Amino acid sequence: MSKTVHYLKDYQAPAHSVSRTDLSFDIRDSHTEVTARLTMRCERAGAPLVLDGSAELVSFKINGEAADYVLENDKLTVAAPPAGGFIVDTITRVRPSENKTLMGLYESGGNLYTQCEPEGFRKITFYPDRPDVMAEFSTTIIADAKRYPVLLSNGNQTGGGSLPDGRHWAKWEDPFKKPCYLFALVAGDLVRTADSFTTRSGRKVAVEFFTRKEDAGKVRFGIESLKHAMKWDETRFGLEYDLDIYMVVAVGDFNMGAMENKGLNIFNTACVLADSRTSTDADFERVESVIAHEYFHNWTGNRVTCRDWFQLSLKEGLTVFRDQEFSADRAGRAVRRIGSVSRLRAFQFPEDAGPTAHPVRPASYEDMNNFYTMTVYEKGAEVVRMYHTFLGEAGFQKGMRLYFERHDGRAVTCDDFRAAMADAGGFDFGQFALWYSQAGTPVLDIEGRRQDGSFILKVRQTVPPTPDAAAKQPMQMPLKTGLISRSGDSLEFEYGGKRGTEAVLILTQAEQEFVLGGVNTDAVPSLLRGFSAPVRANYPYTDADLALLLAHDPDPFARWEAGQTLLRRAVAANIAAAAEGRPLPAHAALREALGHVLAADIDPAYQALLLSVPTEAELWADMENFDPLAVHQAREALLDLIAAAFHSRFLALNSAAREQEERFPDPYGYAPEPAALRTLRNVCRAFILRADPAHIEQVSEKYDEMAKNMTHEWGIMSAVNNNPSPLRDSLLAKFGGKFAADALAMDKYFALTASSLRGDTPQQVRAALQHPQYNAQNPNKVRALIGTFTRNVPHFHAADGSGYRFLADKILETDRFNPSLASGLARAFNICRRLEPQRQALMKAELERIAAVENLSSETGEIVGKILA
Ligand code: B3K
Ligand code: ZN
Repeated sequence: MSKTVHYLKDYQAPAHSVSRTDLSFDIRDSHTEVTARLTMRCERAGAPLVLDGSAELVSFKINGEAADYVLENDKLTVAAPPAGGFIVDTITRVRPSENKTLMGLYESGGNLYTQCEPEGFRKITFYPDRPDVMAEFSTTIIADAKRYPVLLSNGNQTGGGSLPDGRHWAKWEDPFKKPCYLFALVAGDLVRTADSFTTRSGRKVAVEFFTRKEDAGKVRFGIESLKHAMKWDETRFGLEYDLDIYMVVAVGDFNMGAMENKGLNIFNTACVLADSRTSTDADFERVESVIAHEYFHNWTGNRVTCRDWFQLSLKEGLTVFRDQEFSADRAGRAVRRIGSVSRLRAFQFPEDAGPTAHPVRPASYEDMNNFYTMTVYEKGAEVVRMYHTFLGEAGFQKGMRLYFERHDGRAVTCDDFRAAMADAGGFDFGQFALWYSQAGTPVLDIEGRRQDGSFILKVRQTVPPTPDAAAKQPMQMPLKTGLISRSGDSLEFEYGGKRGTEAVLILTQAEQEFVLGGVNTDAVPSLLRGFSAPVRANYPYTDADLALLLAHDPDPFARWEAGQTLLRRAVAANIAAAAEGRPLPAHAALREALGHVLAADIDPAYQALLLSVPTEAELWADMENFDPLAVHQAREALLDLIAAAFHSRFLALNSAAREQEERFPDPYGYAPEPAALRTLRNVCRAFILRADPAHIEQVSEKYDEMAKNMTHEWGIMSAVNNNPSPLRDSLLAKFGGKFAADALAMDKYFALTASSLRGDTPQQVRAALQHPQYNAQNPNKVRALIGTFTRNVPHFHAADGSGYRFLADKILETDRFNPSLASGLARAFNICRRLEPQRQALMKAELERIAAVENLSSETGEIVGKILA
């Protein structure tokens, strides 16, 4: 396939607009016939009419007459369309049951669903498939009443009834203009669970969730989450829902988490269904945040949408920021913040330092599906958070109001958002534009010294080169800073004419000095508080400085980060000792610091974070030319040391937390407080089983008694998952038997199988491919088994290359029917260039084998090509 690259700089406003789109879907057993009437207008005289489409075209008319057109490379071109307004009528035929891409109209479990973002609508009909073409839609659906009793589309239902031959119909009309990527249709045999929400202006909105019959018992939490989100958006952002009905449909075969189609969200079952027997507390929290995320898109994404796909972060970065704030306001702000930062560092930083690095607003793409990335979403959210840090809550909200005032009902750019923030806040965000155009994680090298009653911070800023650009300019960013005295007190200081214990320093230059005045005692700086900018910050702290911050920093992020730095240093010391054949260090200072953490009276979920050793993916961030196994072993050795040093403390902490958990009225249901206790318990369990592998015998005997809900089961199974005993296999088999009928719980079974460090894991993974509950066409299953395996460091990075070969085989198999899923798997090879030469060569050979395949999809081809380039 020849590759086409799309460039931001080539943007041109559409030559033809669509004011109305009237669709009709006639659903038959073998195919669906789609009739589309587009009310169009010429916006640029003399321009040809170009429609995107890859469906089978049955008929095409302009103003009622057969029109001349050329159909080539999924584009239909009419050289001389009428000037002014005209009507386009097309009929297409699509085959949902043969569509395994899960884009466009597809079948899952006998029902029909759509996924259009970013360019799936063109698989349904011929259309200007770009987000800046916004129209009012109506959708008529006709289908067999028994097989498809439920017929849904966007907006409000305005008609429906029975037809001869056991068929029926429904008509939906969406009064809000929208781009076609927000179109949705669902037809099938689904159960409806209904509720309602009354908006602050007193309008009653119907809330309806649709699932398969067997899942109907798992929607309550999702419904409550939606109502919380609707209320929160009114109170915190002043935003109210605009239609009379809000529908959510759950589907088991889905490429990503969920989709914000106007009034008709479609969700991966994993992101909407939850009950405590089959879902962990983390699953509940994910459901709550994804439900909120899709709801928040109604304003940030749907009412105001993107001019073009380069602007994706306009809606995604902003909406992630909003869902993060929602979750933080619901419960556990500090723990949530650290969770987001960990994710960013484990997954976005490597992306930003690798072959697929791109700015928050990419300058080019081959396949847009590849740009739903950690950078666009998570770094994009950090960029929005920086506006918030500069302007404060009131200033930021003023900016949001101005943004909606200016742009409601339109398709706009990241610059429009930046201008609204600047104009409302009276703040110069000129230089801030670089966050949208420069890729790479900035590095801050900071030094501090005391001089004449001041504490002086010298900050050097560098943005590393990325494949798209070598030379970078310094960026504007907030550096939230405090000072801690040697006795652990927060010191007051003067900065910018104000006196206080914290200041936001504004970085703009490659090198800058900041004078914090009125400091007459020795101090340790507390830097990048709250992770105020998505950067890597270095400061020459001594281990004693870090221990001080870990004990006393009032900022929960900075406090945690001090501990993480100590842990990173300990792993690095283990790596160095192993490389030189020395005995591993005893880490006395670290052990002392962790002893204080274990004794501290703090939120158990926060305590659990303080006890977590950075993952391999985070540790690799500092490394080049590295052996992943050496890092893995050094990390494991540190975990062994901590487990042995505090064995009795972990036992005591676990039983104290159990007692507290059991005091809750509904001890094993999801609620933030018992969930925090369970998080800590599961950290303890992992250390306990590590220190005492024979403990698996007791675990196995008492499993049923201990496994009170899925969080417990998951924690126990994870803790025994590396155990060499056959008891681990019987526990896993028991788990698999118990949940055989529950698709989502079985994803956990496959993830456990693929994440075990035991030597027989590769064989167990191969055997799992034949498991009756495994399905190579279901993205959740593929990600649970294959995706998890790519994060299993010793097995994926096996020195003989077998892990790389296995993944390459699976990518090639998957690419034949679902390119999005395949290209997602291929990202595990992103790390290639940073590995030691032998593994690099093995990985490269597999990448070349993939690249050489004829008919490779453009999605997988783009990722593999960039890694090899
Ligand atoms: N907007 C969708 C993502 C679509 C991904 C298409 N490959 C979900 C979300 O971000 O809310
Ligand atoms: Zn989103």
